[in-house]
Amino acid sequence: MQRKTLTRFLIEQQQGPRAMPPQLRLLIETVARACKTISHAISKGALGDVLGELSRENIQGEVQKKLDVLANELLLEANEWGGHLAAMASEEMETLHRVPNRYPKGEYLLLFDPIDGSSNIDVDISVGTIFSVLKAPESASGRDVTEADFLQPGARQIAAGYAIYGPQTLLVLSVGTGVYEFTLDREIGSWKLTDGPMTIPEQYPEFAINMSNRRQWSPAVARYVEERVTGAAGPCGRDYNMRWTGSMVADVHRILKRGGVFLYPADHRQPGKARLRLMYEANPMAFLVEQAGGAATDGRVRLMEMEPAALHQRVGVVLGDRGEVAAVTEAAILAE
Ligand code: AHM
Ligand code: MG
Repeated sequence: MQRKTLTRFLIEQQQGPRAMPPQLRLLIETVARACKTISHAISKGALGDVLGELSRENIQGEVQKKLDVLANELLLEANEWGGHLAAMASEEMETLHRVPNRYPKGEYLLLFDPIDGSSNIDVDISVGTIFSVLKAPESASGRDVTEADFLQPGARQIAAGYAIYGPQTLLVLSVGTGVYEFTLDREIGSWKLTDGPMTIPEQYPEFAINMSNRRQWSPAVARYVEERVTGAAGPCGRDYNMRWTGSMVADVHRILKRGGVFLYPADHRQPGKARLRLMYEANPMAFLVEQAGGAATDGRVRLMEMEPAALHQRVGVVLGDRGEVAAVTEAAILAE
């Protein structure tokens, strides 16, 4: 069976009614190429000397893994010289990385989490790369972009996606015209369209939450989970299953494929009172989930409407099946 390549898909998007600009195609192809290299490095594991920690911390105070740093560098290098970007920002860098003056500049801003689910790298569980694309504001034309130019609500994302390095390496992408999945064909090194437009199946009884944080939950989240754990005998009237991989990419991918809900609610032990980061984790996933017919909130408010105050801002996350996300919001309203 002849499958469409990522390049052909993107060229069709350029010609489609939304007329995707060629620079955006270049950007996405460049990110996809970098993800291919990251996938290759990850698959070598101990043979490639890429596992383990470095003796330094990132801006979030987390010990960096070798692969966090390698993937960050690969994404920076791949995207610097193509002329499509003004600047980049990442989980692994304190502030923005402007395109150096020796290279042409474009109008896009790229944000990424180079390796999401870092704690899983050394134990061979799926990890991924998450990315989000914004446009530099018009007011930035003729001057260097600043960190403030990145602080746009998620609703202004032009594109978002993730690569998942699992049993298969996949790229899941939206340029605002639905969500599409591409599988890396390793023999010929190309991404082939394997699913899409993807829609989150509704009412699949499965939730994802780190149960060990129970004592941190709000009464609303506790009530929501309690009702699901009670199963068929409780108000939900059916039994629920639970999954938690420790890699948001893997949990979100499962939800896109078979439904359910993911919760990483506010957590007061974490800096910023939450675990996940708004700009390069929560917002790109919210964009994909909404494009697939789901919903994404912080437990109350739509994530993509939040006005970010800082590049590394953290936020509670509830996303997936619209009905389940609404049930968390309802529980929050009742708990007030
Ligand atoms: P990371 O980007 O540093 O890997 O952190 C984000 C990850 C998410 O992928 C995942 O949902 C969460 O952290 C897991 O947290 P926990 O270790 O509390 O289960
Ligand atoms: Mg992450």
